[in-house]
Amino acid sequence: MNQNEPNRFRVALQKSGRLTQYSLDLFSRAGLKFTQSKDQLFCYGQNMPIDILLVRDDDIPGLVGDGVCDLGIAGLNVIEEKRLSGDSNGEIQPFERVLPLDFGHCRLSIAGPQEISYAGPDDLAGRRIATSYPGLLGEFLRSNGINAEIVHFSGAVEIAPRLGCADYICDLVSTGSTLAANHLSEYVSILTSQAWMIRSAKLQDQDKIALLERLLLRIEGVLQVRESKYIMLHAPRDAIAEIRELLPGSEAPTVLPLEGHPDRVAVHAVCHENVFWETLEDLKGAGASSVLVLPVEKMLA
Ligand code: PRT
Ligand code: ZN
Repeated sequence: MNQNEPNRFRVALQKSGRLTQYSLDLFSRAGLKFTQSKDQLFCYGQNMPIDILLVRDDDIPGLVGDGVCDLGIAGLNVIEEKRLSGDSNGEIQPFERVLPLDFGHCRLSIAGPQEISYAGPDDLAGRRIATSYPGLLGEFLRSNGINAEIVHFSGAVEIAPRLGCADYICDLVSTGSTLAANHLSEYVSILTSQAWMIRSAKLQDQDKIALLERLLLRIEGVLQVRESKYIMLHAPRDAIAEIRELLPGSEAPTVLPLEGHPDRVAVHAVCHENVFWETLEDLKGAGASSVLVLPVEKMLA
């Protein structure tokens, strides 16, 4: 395997962390097969000219922006922080957001001691706020016209108030248990985040662009089938309109005649939303019988 072959498409993914398994699964469910290098930092695409570079998540927007990689996956928190730091240096970040991926959900929030009640952004004026996200916090403060001191912390932000380094913190929250363990309350969320796919704005090569389009179709298919179900049922011909209304998130269903039953039809539909027992009961109430709900394995729009 040659890591320097020209014209191979390069994807930057997190090496080891919360996004790693989801990101790698997405590519393997899209049908890509890889061989991992001895140092575990490089995955060579066996069945498509697509390789993966495994790096720290903070480096991903930069690698994609510089064109070292064509595509990457990072949290919106990291992407937006990078974009803002580029903006303040007068650089334009040459990467574009392509697709939200529905994993890595969290929020960037301002939090502080539980015994202090927070009434609004004005309460932050003149205070010290510890964070690893100075760009996003700075933007929030500016847009609310608040003057506060940003204390740069690179990790374990939640202990800053106890150390006397800051009054409040601004950090990522998902379940809230880290805040609770540190006797902190969440005051206000300043960004809702999830993992996003980003592409390099420097991507010009037509073959690579065609490959990206092919890859994205597959990945969109993988994301869609997560929730999708295939429904098959029998129904009275004159109840088709009502049945159609009851099928959650489905496009035009297929309606087929039923041999020997001129007044009944078979209806097949892909539903892009979860199908609950209540839906099945409603379908039955509308005259449906033999209702089958099947998982969808692959889908190409
Ligand atoms: O080594 P590398 O730099 O690649 O990894 P990292 O340690 O910077 O990142 P990692 O793996 O912790 O997170 C990667 C991405 O996952 C983040 O950039 C977010 O987009 C997303 N994510 C989702 C989270 C969380 N949830 C999360 N809860 N990232 C961090 N946390 C931390 C948070 O900082 C806090 O310390 O978890 C703690 C809070 O969690 P709760 O559940 O107690 O609220
Ligand atoms: Zn990181």
